Amino acid sequence: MKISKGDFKAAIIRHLHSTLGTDENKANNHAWWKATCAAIQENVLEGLRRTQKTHYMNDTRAVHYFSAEFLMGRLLSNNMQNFGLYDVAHGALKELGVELADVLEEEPDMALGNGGLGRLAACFIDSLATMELPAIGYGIHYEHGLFRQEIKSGAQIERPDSWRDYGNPWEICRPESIQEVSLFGYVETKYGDNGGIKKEWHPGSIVKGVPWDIPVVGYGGKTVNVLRLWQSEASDYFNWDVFNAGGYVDAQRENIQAETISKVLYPNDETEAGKELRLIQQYFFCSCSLKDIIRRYKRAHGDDWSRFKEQVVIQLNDTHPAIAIPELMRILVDRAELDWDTAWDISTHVFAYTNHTLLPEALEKWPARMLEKILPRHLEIIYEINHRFMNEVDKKWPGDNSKKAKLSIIEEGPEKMVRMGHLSVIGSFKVNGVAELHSRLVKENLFPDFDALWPDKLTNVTNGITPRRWLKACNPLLSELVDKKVGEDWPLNLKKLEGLAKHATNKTFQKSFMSVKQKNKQLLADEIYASTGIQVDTNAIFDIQIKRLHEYKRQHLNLLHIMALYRRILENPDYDMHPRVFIFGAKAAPGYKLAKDIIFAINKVADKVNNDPRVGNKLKVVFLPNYRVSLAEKMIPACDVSEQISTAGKEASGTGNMKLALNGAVTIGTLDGANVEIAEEVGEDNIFIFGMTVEDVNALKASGYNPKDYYYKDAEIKAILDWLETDYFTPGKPGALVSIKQSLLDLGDPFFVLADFRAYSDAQIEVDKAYRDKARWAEMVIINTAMMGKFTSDRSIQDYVDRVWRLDSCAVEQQKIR
Ligand code: 8GP
Repeated sequence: MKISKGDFKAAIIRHLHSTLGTDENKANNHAWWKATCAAIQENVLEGLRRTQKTHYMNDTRAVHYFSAEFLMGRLLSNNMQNFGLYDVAHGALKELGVELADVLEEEPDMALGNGGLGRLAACFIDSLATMELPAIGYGIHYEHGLFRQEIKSGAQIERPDSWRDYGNPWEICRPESIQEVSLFGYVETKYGDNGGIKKEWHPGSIVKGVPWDIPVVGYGGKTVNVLRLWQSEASDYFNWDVFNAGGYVDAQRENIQAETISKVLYPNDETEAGKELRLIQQYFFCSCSLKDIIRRYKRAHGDDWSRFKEQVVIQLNDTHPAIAIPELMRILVDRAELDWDTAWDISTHVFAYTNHTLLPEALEKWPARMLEKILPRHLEIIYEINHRFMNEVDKKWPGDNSKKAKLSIIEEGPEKMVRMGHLSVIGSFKVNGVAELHSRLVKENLFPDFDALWPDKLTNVTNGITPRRWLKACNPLLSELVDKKVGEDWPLNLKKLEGLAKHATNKTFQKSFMSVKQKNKQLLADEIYASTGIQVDTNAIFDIQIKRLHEYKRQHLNLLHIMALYRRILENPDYDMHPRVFIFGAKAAPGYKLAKDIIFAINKVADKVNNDPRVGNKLKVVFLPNYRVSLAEKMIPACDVSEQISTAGKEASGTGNMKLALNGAVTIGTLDGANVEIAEEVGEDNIFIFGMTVEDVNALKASGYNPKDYYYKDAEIKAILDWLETDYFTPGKPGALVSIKQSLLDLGDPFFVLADFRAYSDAQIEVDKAYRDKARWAEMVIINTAMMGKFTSDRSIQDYVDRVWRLDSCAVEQQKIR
């Protein structure tokens, strides 16, 4: 069924010649990469064609995953794996004198997302295709994805990301499916002869949405779904008059404004931007996507709306696409002329909403004035939704005005605000959190009254990760070992990994497992040397914290502990510890001052520690610049200790925690997010849990937390914080690191770093002890890999199918792989 190495070689050369217009003698790695992509793309497009035809013929119900972010990373290696062509391509290129590894490095990451939320969307569409579920991802075709991070003298510098500068071999432009989107303007009320009123929105501006399709290949290569990303362009129609009137320059200005919409991804993770352009981005992609869905529905069902809610389910990835709710209502009421109740019944059976964070600064609210200016008709619709909802609240809690104020979509105050979270809950049939603990807190703290009103609406779907990318593709050595022990079908059935557990104490297996880890550590050590010039010892513990930089994730807790170790070594040259390399990867939002200060501090401490002869090899600190999906793929297989140390109650789930444990790392973590469920799976002996629980945090808060108590009581804490104030780490610049001390002492330590410090340090001592017992450590590591079955994104998707989407899979006939 599969293409031979020779034929694949011929396909690559054919594309080198006839797609790229070059030849074997001239081609550089970039050309080889493009030619290889083109050879794979032949299969991708055939799979896409078959899938779309099959879905159309079967008139399938489909899920539409609306997300402002899709953090896809690179696609070549994944697409090859999914078609089973990795080895064929490797061999074919080898015969052409080209290293596949070098070719893969040519691919820019598709970084159209910030962090967890965007990467989750990417894992989910991988699982949807793999499980042969009819699904479309909808998002924005950002010209510039998340910024590229450079480190200059220790500080983060942001540079633009240009992922499609030299063309992207995967995407297909679909001009035949362009949509138009209206903005601004005013609403006219028209009175009909029969006394009815009709609203007509006269937009002030119209932009075009051009769809780009990225095929999403399922494992096995049968179903190929699509991720449809919208690019904004000026509408020809709108500019024509200006242009004819001799306004060439004005027409160009309109162009630029329209194109700005999809220009750049907002680089904020877990903070709401509150900017006009952001709201326009959200509306732009939701409106395009809804119209696209409706066009497809009408092709099969004409103007009969009665089956719409049976055919269509839309998952809102956080509140970013919440404006889709009033947009669908507008289309149904104003355009299709359905009555309100019918439209609302359809709408509230179509949308479901996922909450990804409890952080107050991330909960989106838009000034009513801004909505009125940009989307005047939508604001009216939101008021109408709210009015009817308030009546419902009154029925449940008669006369309780404070309840109404609490539940209202509109927050009254000096500036009237529209709460997008409330709109999402009211307009959806299901709402889910992303881990057991998080979903409980959503019910108890964020939306308790909504839960009382609609007891079945709030539910949980614990996050997951795709094992195809996060083990099979990124860790070929471990995958091969696992294949031999449990068979080759674990990427489709991750519970199979449990078969490793019975070998966890087997000396030979431990040796093989740890030798894979050692090799992966060597590969990362090479990468570290290449990108930072720092030499690290692969016999040291590789301790890794990779995630966005945020106070709640507490990279500064990790840093304070590193400083404590450094200080202990200086005070006692014989301080007994196994050598350790602390490795960080993190981007800070460009406007998040303290986060950038923490990156700077990590780099300054690293400079000092790494160059202090008194430390020797005991301690190294590495900050790898430009953390991204493709770098994660290199770091994760090499990790011994996974840092998951957020303040309890703050990390909704985490997914890096799952990726690291799957690849044989032992977690040191708090009882937060999915750590709780990871601990349940691996057992308390195979994870280092420390620190305050959610209840402890609440109790401490209630009793009045004073970080200074810890500062004065714990001499080590005091010494470290005082150290930050000196110029020890920033020679000639005392006070350069003082903002961290200030946030912990003067600004009240909002994330309880000092309160958890001692417990963390003690847990690290336990980690150190455990690592020194080679057999014990190997056993822990194997159990971690073995027990991660629950965290495949296939299980998450199955949960969504069962609890939310009610979706059937649809088999697509296997193609001959060429
Ligand atoms: C993240 C959560 O912080 C993380 O715990 C979770 O694993 C991930 O979502 C996927 O569910 N949240 C976000 O990334 C987030 O809220 N970002 C939005 C502001 C962009």
